[in-house]
Amino acid sequence: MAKKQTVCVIGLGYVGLPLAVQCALRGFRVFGLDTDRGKINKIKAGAAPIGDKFLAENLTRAKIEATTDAKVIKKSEIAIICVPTPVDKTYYPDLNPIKKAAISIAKNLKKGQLIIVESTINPGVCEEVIEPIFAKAGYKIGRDYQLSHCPERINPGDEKWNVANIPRVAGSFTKKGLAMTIKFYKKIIDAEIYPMKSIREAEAVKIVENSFRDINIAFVNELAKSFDQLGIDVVDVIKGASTKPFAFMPHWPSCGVGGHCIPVDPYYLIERAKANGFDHEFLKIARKINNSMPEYTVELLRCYLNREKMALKDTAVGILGISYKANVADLRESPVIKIKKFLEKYGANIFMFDPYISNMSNVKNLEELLKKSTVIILATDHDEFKKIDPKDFKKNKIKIIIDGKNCLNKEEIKKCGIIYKGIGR
Ligand code: SAJ
Repeated sequence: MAKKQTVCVIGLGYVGLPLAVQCALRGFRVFGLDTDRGKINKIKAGAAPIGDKFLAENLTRAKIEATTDAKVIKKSEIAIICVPTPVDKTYYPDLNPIKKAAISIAKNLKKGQLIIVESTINPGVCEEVIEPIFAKAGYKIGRDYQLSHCPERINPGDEKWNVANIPRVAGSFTKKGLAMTIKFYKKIIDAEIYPMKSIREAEAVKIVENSFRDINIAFVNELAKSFDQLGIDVVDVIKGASTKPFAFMPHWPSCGVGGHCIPVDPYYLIERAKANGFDHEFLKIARKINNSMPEYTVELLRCYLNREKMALKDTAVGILGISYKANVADLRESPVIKIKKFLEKYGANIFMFDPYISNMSNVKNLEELLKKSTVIILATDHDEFKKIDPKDFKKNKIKIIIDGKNCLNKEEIKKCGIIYKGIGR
């Protein structure tokens, strides 16, 4: 029997843990390394620290040696960095988690190791931030180790696409490194592994993918604001445009763009390009538009209250949803955080309920929220909310509904005598 290759996955979050599981299922010996002891203990007990269909189905089937001890790196032929790459308050990329991971590998390097970065990084980070950490430790690419980038493409909550079937791109410093990387991913992923000509181009792919999404969402958000003035239902228009079988890709306006990727990744490119003398005006305007949507949502509510001779101050506002995305429990960059701040500024009485984030909810359940609220902002299109019978709004004497995800039945709600306003509809 050929000796099992050993993989060490560093960072066991929504990217690293499914990757570790998939490597184990495909016959690798897997060390899972994380600084969070609580997470390690949960994984050891076979309990997934995050809600994810792939993990629910596979975690207990996969043997992962979960640990906080970085010494396991030196036992691994392959070390994969899957740590977060957030932006700070000024939207500047925070590369500290990546640097810390690289330093712990440099301290525990195994000769000939293949090191792969899956975390989202901007073009140039491998050459200018990560490689120097190894050079400082006296290690040379090719001679002592290989360094590659294979950007993660995990889509939280997606029941169809997961670590086992999402195509990937990969880039490396050397031909040998690229060959080793492609060979590895072909063993664990049943999809195309597209070789990039350089590591810098591989870093650019993910940023471009997510910036593409951000600017398209900004386009429809700006349309929504314009069509609100023109009395045009932007959702109907986008559905109409979607009948064109080519050269159109629908995106949808909403109360804001949250998550760990879309509102973050464009800033990587904006900052990187600025440092190299180019100003991404278009990306910045798109970010500005998307960042304006939480306030726009609250302003819509304020305007519709004023029409009823009411004010936001002291009005009981029920916020349906806290998570940034439907049917997941994830607060990162959630628009609700800003919506809450704007409502507080106006002195509203705020009630919040999210079935996935009960610790942030200040009511026990949906019934209590509806009972206590005079007006509603729907901020997350959880399935549970889309099923609410408009009569329940009526029964609870809800006066106004701002549908921040355009997911409720506008006509049925209006038939109940409730004022309905969507984002652009
Ligand atoms: N959103 C809109 N309008 C849209 C689509 C999304 O307002 O038309 C909002 C969502 O409500 C959410 C935010 O944008 O607040 C992000 O939504 P998302 O569907 O893009 O979800 P994410 O953040 O999980 O993005 C992931 C990304 N995956 C990776 O980075 C590996 C992204 O590249 C995927 O395109 C996206 O999933 C996806 O397609 O669902």
